[in-house]
This record gives sequence, structure tokens and C-alpha cells, in this order.
Amino acid sequence: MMQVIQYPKKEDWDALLKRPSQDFTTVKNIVQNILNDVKQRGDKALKDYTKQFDKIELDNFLIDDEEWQTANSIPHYLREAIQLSIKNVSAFHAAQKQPVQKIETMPGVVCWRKSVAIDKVGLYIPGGTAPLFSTLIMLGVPAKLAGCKEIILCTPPQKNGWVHPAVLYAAQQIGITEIYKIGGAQAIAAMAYGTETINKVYKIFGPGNQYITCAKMLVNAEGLAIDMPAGPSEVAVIADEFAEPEFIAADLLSQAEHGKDSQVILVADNENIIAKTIQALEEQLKALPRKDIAIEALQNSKAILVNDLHEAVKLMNEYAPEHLIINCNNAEAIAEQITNAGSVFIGNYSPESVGDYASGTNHTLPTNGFAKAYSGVSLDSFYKKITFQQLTKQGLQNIDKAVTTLAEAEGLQAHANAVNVRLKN
Ligand code: HSO
Ligand code: ZN
Repeated sequence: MMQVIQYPKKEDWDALLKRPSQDFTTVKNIVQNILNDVKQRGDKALKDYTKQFDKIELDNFLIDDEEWQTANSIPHYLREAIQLSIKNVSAFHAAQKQPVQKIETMPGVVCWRKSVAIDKVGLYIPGGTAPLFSTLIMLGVPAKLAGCKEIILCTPPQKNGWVHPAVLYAAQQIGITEIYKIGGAQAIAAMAYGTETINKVYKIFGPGNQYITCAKMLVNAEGLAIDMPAGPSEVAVIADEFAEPEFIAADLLSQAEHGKDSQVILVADNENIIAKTIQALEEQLKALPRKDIAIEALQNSKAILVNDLHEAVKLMNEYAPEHLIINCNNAEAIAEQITNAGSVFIGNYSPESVGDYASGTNHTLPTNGFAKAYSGVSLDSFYKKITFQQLTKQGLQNIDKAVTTLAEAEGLQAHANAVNVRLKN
């Protein structure tokens, strides 16, 4: 069960909030070999790894017509839920489009900035115990909205050699057609380097286990863009005496069930709430299908008693959680004071799960303290921003002095000449 820490001293915060370090030393060699092998042997290597890791022999990684038909096999209530999620995620991300603003910084000098979609992107959707088709929505919807020309999706085949029908259904609804049944580090390699059948991409998105994360970090070090360095999932809850222990426990468990390494933190200014939350956790755990995972995650988790909510806010801004839930009387005012978090959930009726699945915000968020300087995936993640400028002759005359003066002061005469040569007569 959660460890309870009472009134920690400021100088102990660092140690208290430290995440377990992710150790890639054991997987790094394995992953590097897979990357090299796929780079050299292309599709042949992919086939070998699929046989080795997924225990399946595939002639073709692409989904064929027969397999696409299985998308229709999912029950209609699941279709409706997927549709609602896509609708809300689309609405929220479409609103992130920014109109091009042409700024005349001085007469005759006009500058602007345009969002241009990344041509080719690769999305990775893990398989395993829980195929996260919600993650496909979170990545596929903004990729489509941004207008990426080529969107490739890689996901491991299930035991029967097919992709989960809900993944296919979500892909169909979003308009993603290029799906390859490839998982693991070999999928990241295929998207990073390209093979006979797979075109290499310019940016790779998506969560995964240690192998995936390590593979993404290695190809990133070679210069390929990735969404973000992902670590285990996290949730923190700030609670006061007005919070509902049952709600807090449910929220903590919703993150704890993701994985044994999930990070779960409760910060409260009230001892009673902590005690009652722990009771509620014990009660709710009993009925959870993934209770073994959740119990292990809770063992590394903390309930922290602080003097007041002001201190709770400071502590959380220091921790920078991926998700922060605020269950306090004046939750909105507290939310305003949050400066470091991936996504904030305000009040008793805003559980993290709604953001995970359907409210509209993106669930691909910075973990491991990255929320201090990074944002979650958004429409912008699928763009690069190109700046433009156009000057009239008068504009160049207006700016001439400043540019030539600065250039000469830096000792860069050719820079000054590029202006002078245009204005000499
Ligand atoms: N909580 C996860 C996202 C997710 N939850 C997917 C359910 N499905 C991100 O931290
Ligand atoms: Zn979740």
C-alpha cells in the first residue's frame, strides 16, 4: 500500500519526488542490434523478428481487405464510443489551428509564420495486454487535421496474426489506411530507416515499453524527430477536507492499473482524507481485474501530508506530474497556480479517465518531470512552423542602417554588402 509521509521538510522534497531512474543498459544492446539489422536487411529482418517475438510468420505486413472487414465486428456501443471520442478530440484539436498573421514590423517589412504539416509521420500503437486504440485517436486525429500527407501506423499482430478490430475501426474512422503489423523496436527501425515496403518517416509518435522507448531514443540521437521521451504514467491528486476519498482512490487506481511502474501520488492538507483514501483503495482494489499490477504500482506510491494547500501547490509544481487532479473546495483558484503539469483536472467531477478517452484533450503527455519544460502532443506536434518575409525597396531602405551597423559591428562585411548592393543606386 501507499507509503504515508507526514510534513516533509523542503530539503527532503527532491528525494521524496524522485522518479525511479529508467535503466536502459540491459535493453540498449538488444535494441541497437535490432535497429542495425533492420537497417541492413529490411523486410527480411522484420519477418524474422515478427516470427521470433510475435510468434507469427507473415508474408505481408499490410492489412488486407479480409482483415479490414473485421473492423465491422465490434459491437455498436463500442463504435459509438469511438466516434464520440474522435468527435471531441477533433473539436479540441481543430481549434488549435492558428490563422496566418502578417506583421508589418516597420513600413515595407512584412513577416509571417505558417504552420506546415510534417509530410510523413509514423504512429506506433502498442499491442500487448491492452491494445490502446484510444492512443490511435490521440495521435491519428491531429495528424489528419494537420494535413500530414503520409501517415503510417505500426502495431504488433495479435496471436491470431490480426490487428485488434477496434484499432482497425478507429483507423477507418480517422482515415488512416496504411497499417503495418509490426511491433517492437523493429517497428521503430522500419519507420526510421525505411525498408523495401515501408517508407521512412520524418517523425515518430507513440508510447510503448522499454524497447520502444529505447529504440525511439536511439533513432532520435541519430537525428530523427520523436514526440517525446516517454516514461511510466503518472497521476497526482491534491485534496483537502472537501474531497471524496472514494473518488480519489478511484483516480489513483486508474493510473496504477496501467503498469507496475506507474507513479501515483496523493498530497493532502488533512490526515483524515489520507486515511480514508487508503481504506477506499483497499476496498476498490479487491474488484479490479488488474489488481496485481495496481498493487505493485501502489507500493512505490506516496501519500504526502502537508501543512496547507499553498505548500501542496509548491510541491506539485516541483514534481511536475503528467496528470494533476485537484479535488479541493476552491479547485479553480488552485489550478490557476499550477505552472508545471501535463494536464490538469479540476474539481470532483473531472476524473483523469475522461481525458484519457474522450473529453477532447490529448492523453500523450510529458512524464518524468518533463512537464517542467515540455507540452503534451497537440496539433502543433504535427507541424513545423516556417517563417516568411518580404520587403519592398522602401522597406529595405528603412531597415538598411540597423542591419549594416550590426553586421559591421560583428565583423561580417558580406552580410552588410547584401544590403548595400541592393541600395547602391
Ligand atoms: N493514462 C494514459 C493514457 C491511456 N489511458 C490510454 C487509458 N488508455 C496516459 O498516461
Ligand atoms: Zn490511463
